Amino acid sequence: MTNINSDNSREWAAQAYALLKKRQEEQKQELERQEEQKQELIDISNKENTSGPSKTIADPELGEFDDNFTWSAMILAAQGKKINQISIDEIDWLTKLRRGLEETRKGFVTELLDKLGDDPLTPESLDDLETLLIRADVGINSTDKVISSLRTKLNEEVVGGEAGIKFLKKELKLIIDKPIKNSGTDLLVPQKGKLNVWLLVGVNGVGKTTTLGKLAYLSSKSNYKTLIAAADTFRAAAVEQLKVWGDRSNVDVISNQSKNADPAAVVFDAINSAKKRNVDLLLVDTAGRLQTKNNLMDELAKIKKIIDKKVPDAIVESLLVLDASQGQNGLKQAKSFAKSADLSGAIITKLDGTSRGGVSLAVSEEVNLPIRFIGAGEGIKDLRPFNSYEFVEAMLADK
Ligand SMILES: Nc1nc2c(ncn2[C@@H]2O[C@H](COP(=O)(O)OP(=O)(O)OP(=O)(O)O)[C@@H](O)[C@H]2O)c(=O)[nH]1
Ligand SMILES: [Mg+2]
Repeated sequence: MTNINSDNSREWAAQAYALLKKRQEEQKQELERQEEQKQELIDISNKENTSGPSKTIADPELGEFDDNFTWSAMILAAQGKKINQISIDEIDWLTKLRRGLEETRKGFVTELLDKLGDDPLTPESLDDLETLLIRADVGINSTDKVISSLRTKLNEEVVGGEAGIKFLKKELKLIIDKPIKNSGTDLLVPQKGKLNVWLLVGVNGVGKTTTLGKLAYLSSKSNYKTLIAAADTFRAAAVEQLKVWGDRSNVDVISNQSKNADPAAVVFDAINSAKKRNVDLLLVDTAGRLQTKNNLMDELAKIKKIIDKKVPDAIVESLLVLDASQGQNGLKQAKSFAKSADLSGAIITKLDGTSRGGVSLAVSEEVNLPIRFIGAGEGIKDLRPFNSYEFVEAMLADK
């Protein structure tokens, strides 16, 4: 990783900002030019270009040159990005992530730094840190782990405030990375040449359908042949909601309009379609269910069974969607679903709200679930593959 000292960092960020501003201007001009040309063509022949979809998804605009920009640029630089490789999309995303974790951070780093000042860590400051970590929903196990590593370090050497935070970041990252490493897959992407089936499961209202819509967009934009199965047959409006997302991302939705259709039957139909069309990724939306309702949990098992039977060589991912703002409740959900739904990963949503992002650590440590994606907003682009470095930096950013 590139190390940029803080004197240079503002200068570097300013250069990146100027470059992006220039690029944005050029792109705007190019778009206007294309729009004019298109209009001319349509005027000449109104048969022209009516077949292709002309839907455009709004690109984010470059905001102010502020702390958010500088921080985001630094995070990209630290991961080896060069100035000319930075995009407005990435800056926009990191800004959202940092803002989203503000609440988690506020009662945490700020308080910690206030308490520590520039003084070396003491056993008392470790007690304070312990309380802060628990309050931030990091979970008891993760907190114990981090505090005991810090205690060991403290017994060996003097640890200043800043070094303490650095060490803390490293420990938190280790916790989040462990299930990801254990899974053998750093980044979850569909495997080419096979049918990949991703089931989105979770309790009511956590953001399953929205996340599925964003995934459909990400997947089709990355040139994976994508299909959606509307297996939430419980809520009347669920199919319509899904079709809107399908339209936005140009992905077909397989559904069964009849009342009380069997979700497993929808998945059955969708698999047939997926095979015919050589689909890479089938995204399955499921109804929200309380982890305590056994019959609904059995329904998930039935869906899994159908998939295993019809496409035994499919790569199936059962992804638990968790609403970050629900804090410890999310951990409870993860534990119960893991028991009965054979989960392979988690997706954390609503990190843009008054979120309590610490729960990601609890889920990693206590349920051993790799976090695969995070969502921070209701827009189609507001979902990214999970990046533990960015996450921990945003959670513990000190400005
Ligand atoms: N702010 C914010 N809102 C979100 C995010 N993801 C989803 N939402 C909102 O949360 C609400 C519920 O989202 P859905 O996707 O319908 O949730 P669901 O889990 O499919 O709900 P059920 O199907 O009823 O169980 C909607 O208003 C979404 O717009 C997010 O990352 N940020
Ligand atoms: Mg839904």
